[in-house]
Amino acid sequence: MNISKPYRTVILTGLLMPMTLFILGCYNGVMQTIYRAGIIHQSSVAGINYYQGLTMHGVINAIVLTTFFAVVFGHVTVSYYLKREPPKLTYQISMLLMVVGTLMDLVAMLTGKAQALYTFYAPLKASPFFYVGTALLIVGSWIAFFGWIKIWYSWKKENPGKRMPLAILGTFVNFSIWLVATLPVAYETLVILTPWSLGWTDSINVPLTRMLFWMFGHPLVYFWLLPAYVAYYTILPKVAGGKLYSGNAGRLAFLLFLILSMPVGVHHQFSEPVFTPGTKLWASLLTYAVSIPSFMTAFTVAASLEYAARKRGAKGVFSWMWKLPYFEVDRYLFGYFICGLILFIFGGLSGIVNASYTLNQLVHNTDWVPGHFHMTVAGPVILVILGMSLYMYSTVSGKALKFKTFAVMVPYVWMVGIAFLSHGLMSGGLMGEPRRTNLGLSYTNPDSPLFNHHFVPTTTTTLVGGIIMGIAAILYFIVFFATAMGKRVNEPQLILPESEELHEEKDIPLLLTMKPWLILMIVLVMTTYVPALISIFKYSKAVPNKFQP
Ligand code: HAS
Ligand code: CU
Repeated sequence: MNISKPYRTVILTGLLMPMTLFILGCYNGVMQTIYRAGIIHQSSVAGINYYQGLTMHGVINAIVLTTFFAVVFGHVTVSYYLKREPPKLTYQISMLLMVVGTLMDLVAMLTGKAQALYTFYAPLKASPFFYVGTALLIVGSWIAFFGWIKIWYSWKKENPGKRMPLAILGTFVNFSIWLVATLPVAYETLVILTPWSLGWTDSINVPLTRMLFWMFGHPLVYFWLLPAYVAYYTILPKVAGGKLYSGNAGRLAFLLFLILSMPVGVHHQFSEPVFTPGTKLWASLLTYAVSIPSFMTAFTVAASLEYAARKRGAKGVFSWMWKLPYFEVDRYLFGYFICGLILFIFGGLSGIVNASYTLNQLVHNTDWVPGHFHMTVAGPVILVILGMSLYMYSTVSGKALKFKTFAVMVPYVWMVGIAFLSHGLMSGGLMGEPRRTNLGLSYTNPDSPLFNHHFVPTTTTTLVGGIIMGIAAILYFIVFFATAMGKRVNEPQLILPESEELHEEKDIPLLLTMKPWLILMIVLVMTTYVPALISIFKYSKAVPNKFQP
């Protein structure tokens, strides 16, 4: 499909800007592994201190890059399937707010005024600039969604009786979750944290800010994941040379995410003294439930891959796995997708360990947790972002992909890096290695309670992983920026690989509407958060806090 110039500019800006910042995000990630392995025994390098760097790493990689990608991939997906562009005003204002918000965050972080980490709940305090910037980034992403809703209704009018394409359902489910999930964090940042940071209020209810953050913070992880799932269901089967095994399974998976993503945030707070054991147990059970759509995805995607491999001539129960286009330059996206999936097997299983109310006591606040989330958010999420950013940049700009061999190598190198990194983090975590701690400082003081010689092999393994990931990132940046700086050789196009479905799906009315699921979502949210809020007001209150960054 042809694309107008303003729309093209917005899409390319939405890819270029966060990818440029991602350089800083990756640098600070590698620095983490260097500090923690004791290679550096100081609290700052190049004017960026440990917590400032860790905040940049989390905010840029997990909030800025992911949100921009969800919006840009949403633009391309929605426009491709509905064959029209959203209203110009919506996509332009959306991108403007996102860019301005991100720049505000960046200034706050670079000047050391935001060292509150990507979770930014009290008692850590950041500059109001940071809170307002984050709020603008979020509001910008909402406006993009409003534009898609508008063109969805016009498409529906012209196509009565046609079902919503699976990719649109996935995108709309994701942004509906996002819209609901960002309300508590908007309240937290704008009504509680900003006035507190400006000095207008001098006391703060810490457990309340933590609860509001996690009410957003858990659905946030699915907001990262669902664009990758949209790609796994609707793009990967085609790239692999096959078809999607079951579209209805995909629909059900997305709708289950709609009801179950929101009410489980308390699983980040199993150690929070304020909540009752009943609330925690309920959150634990619902968390197991939200794993089901991912298990379904594992089976549907694996069946689609098996079908593709058999079409390519594979025989045998397991040997079909070798018949997939792992290293084909023209299908470079495949490597990004499959490496993400392989990592996610382990990322998902470690999540299920976390979800256990009892096992969580062993792993909470240790390096096990970053071990888990580097196999999820830095696994399928970032790899799909990297692959699809190359694809979208080159097609929408009309420029040819450069350094194709590097483009094929990147996901495999990255996957090996994560394997080392997460193994080091998780094995250290099981021995009590604390997360978010500059362990390097303890090396100069072996009497430090943080020093433990068992951490030497684990932090070294993590370092090896960090360096391998750093190499993958450099290779990627070479490909991305060389492509972006190249000459236009094709007509700019808005296009996606589109998978057919293997079976003619029967229409199941419940899978064709979001409304009953939205109601169920609200009911489930109340079952967790009404008791949680009652506990907050019963057992905690606002207290003075003088902590300054
Ligand atoms: Fe998590 C903490 C539980 C999924 C991200 N998680 C975090 C944090 C982050 C994060 C960032 O219950 C740390 C927050 C912080 O800073 O404190 N998580 C889960 C559970 C799941 C889960 C049960 N997490 C994710 C995803 C994330 C993410 C997805 C990002 C995108 N997580 C927790 C809990 C905590 C937590 C506790 C709190 C810990 C604490 O104490 O602080 C589930 O959704 C996972 C389900 C996934 C699966 C895997 C399915 C496998 C697939 C691959 C199939 C492979 C194929 C390839 C087909 C069941 C789909 C075949 C191969 C061939 C070769 C053919
Ligand atoms: Cu969670």
